[in-house]
Amino acid sequence: MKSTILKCLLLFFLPLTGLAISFEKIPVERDLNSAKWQFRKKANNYWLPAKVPGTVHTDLFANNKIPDPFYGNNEKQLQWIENEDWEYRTVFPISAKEIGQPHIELQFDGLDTYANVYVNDSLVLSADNMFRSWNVDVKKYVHEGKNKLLVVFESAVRKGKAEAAKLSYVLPGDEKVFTRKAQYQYGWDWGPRFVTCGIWKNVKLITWNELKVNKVQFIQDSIINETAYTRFEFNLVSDFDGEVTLSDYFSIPIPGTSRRIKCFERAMLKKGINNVTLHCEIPKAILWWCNGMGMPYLYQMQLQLNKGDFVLYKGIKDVGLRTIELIQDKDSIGKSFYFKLNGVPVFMKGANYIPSDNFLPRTAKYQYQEIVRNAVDANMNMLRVWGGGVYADDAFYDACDKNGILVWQDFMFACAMYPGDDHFVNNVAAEVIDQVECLRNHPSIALWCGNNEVDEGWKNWGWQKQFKYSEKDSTTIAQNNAALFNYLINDLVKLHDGTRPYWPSSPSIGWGHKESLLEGDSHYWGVWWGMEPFENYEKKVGRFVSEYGFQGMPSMNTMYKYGAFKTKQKGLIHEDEYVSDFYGHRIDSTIFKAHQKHPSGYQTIAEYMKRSYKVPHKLEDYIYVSQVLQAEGMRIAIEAHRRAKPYCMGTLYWQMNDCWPVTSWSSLDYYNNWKASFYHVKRSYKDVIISVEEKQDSCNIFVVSDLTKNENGELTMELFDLKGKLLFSKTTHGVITANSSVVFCRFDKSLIKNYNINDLVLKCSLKSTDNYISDAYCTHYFTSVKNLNLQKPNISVTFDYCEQVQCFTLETDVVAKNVFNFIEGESVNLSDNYFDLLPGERKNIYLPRMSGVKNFKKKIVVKSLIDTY
Ligand code: BMA
Repeated sequence: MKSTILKCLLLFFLPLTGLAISFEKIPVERDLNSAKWQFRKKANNYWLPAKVPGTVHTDLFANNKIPDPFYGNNEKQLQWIENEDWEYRTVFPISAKEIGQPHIELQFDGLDTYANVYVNDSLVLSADNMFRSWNVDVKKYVHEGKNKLLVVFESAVRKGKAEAAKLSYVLPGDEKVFTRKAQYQYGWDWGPRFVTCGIWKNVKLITWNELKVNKVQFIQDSIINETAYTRFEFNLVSDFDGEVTLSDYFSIPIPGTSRRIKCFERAMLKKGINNVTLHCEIPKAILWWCNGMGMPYLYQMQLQLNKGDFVLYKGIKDVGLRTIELIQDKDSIGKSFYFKLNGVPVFMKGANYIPSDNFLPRTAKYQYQEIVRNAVDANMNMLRVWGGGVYADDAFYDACDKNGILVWQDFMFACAMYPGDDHFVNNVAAEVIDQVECLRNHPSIALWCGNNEVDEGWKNWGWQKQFKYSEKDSTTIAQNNAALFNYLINDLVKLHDGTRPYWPSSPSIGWGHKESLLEGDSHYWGVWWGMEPFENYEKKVGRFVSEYGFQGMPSMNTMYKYGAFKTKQKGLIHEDEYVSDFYGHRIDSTIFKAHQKHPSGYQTIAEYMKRSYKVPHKLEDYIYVSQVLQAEGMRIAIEAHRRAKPYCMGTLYWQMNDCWPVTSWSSLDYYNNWKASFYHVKRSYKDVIISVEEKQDSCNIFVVSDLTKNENGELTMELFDLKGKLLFSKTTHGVITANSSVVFCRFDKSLIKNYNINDLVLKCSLKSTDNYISDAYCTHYFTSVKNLNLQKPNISVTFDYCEQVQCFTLETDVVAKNVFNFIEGESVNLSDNYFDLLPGERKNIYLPRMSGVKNFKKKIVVKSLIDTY
């Protein structure tokens, strides 16, 4: 009563004051995560406290019922969990006000996976897809006061196996392909098997009256004379027939000030589902650019929907103005494959991102932001969200939007063949719609891709023979998958987004076929899987290389954390019998093996190491060299890809990160320690690089530029012996040509005729004489690293350069190869590492800001490759 009088008074007086007033009637969302949750193994007679969002594994661990799943060999003894059913329950209150609302909904943003949900003992929902969100009206099941909520998870493994048994043939991928659940949970060649379950995203109670907005899609129609013509498409459900107004407020920055703009429109609603549009013109449009190309500018749009004086919806959307195209033009070699951002061809530099953890709810927002910050630090402009994991967290995409990291977005299917029954297909369709509608407003998303290596697997991995398919079954399987990836998902993406390209399967052609280098995207695994030499990276360059990689071991610290050592002493390795001795004395062999998921991973590392490096005897040296080896492989590949621009227009190495502590292809380990490869990637992804291509009589000195403007530059080649004596020097002036790769000058190999190549290094440095860019730099050796006559360096560490920041400076008397610095007992990523240092150079190394490291000056350790001999 009181509030009605107040409202009348305000409505009467406020127009006189010129101020507008409105009242809110927007849906109220109440989070049920923090309600007291409990869980139990189904039919157990006791309940334990649980965390929501969470997983059953992390809940069991938190209750001391199981040991840390990532520690030692615990994975093995925890496999029983996947075969059980698990129950979660809570009690939540409903107030008198809430019960009076016409709509009371329960919303699960994610249930992993087969879940029956009961409200006050009534079944309200049966969920069967981890990648969908679930919303049910529970009005008729709830009452004022305390209400019971129970979620029963059925074993996904059992369910999957039951589905598999219904088919007369076996699908590659076993039981996991029947379940719409993160496929890596079933184990991968870098990940453990933990087929978990749980309420893995938020749970909410939503009450509303009159109107609820389901989705808002932002569409950029065109940009003409700097004005962007855009619209917001609202999908909403209304309880009334009548008029509403839609509005959007945003600012446009004008130097020195900022102008507020309002877009406004009326719409007539009918009871039920409505689609309404708000058009919006943005003058002086500022475009969104990816890292390296410009600012990733975002407009903050304040949306509102009113019915008279009542606000029925309020929302803030960050939107970016940009166009993205995938260009596949026929050319003399095959077909191009590159992205145009705002009409400009962009060479994509990035990596494949896998889920940050096996137990996803424990990855915090800041960790997603950190991954993206790392990508920016390493000069990347694209990440691929790989299809065997999950559609990433909102925090990940938000960070990509803000930092200009484009996303190659796979749908979650990988390395297997999927069923084609109606239930499965309809479930996938609902998932695709959910995900596309959720992600389409992110300017960072550049491409939708149907799956990872489904096509490649079917055509090249011998499944037909392995599973002894009849012709009929083989046809059915192929048709089912074509229907899914070539038609269903393609059509749904067009319908629910329509602004981005769709690519059915990555790669489009398997690496065993020469056509894979002529068109489409390629996964080149001749190195590693094919045991081909690193040099083949230079010969096998695809049009867009979306996968290639090499393993490197994680740091000693990480190995300590997962319990690799029997004692805290250092291990020993002997070159020829590295396996047994590696495992034998101090490393626990079973644990060490358990944290390497590739069947012959350690052997493959050892084989490649033998080819190029002297194999060290001490474990910590072995780890360091394994990382340097990985880094060198990635450097060779990336430089070859970039030199081949514009033939090749993208390079995404495998893999950015880890989901647990393991030896894998990752460049950042589970604890976010940068491996040597990440430092090399960062150097190789700089806007401008120098890259040496050795030929018979000369070396081509390439300058590759991703800049959008030409610059004048001077490139100096200096030949040194490894003691540091300068033998030859030449400077060439020329143009650093924008967005291209050119041979800037040549180094004549007759100059090294009179020397022993094992004693030589060629240093190339480039300076922009226009001063726009930072300098580019590279070193080149004329033989395998193991042949080099490296000299023992005296590396000095001084501190006079730095004042405000923690930093130190290195100098050397002779050529120091792969200088590795670390702060004893600390896990900090230094600004640079594993680089070559030549006499006359001063290298400043920074600790991360606010590293929290005390007395760092006393704890710096510096070594280089010769220290492992
Ligand atoms: C790629 C990926 C993954 C795998 C990796 C390393 O092709 O798609 O399936 O983990 O190879 O083997």
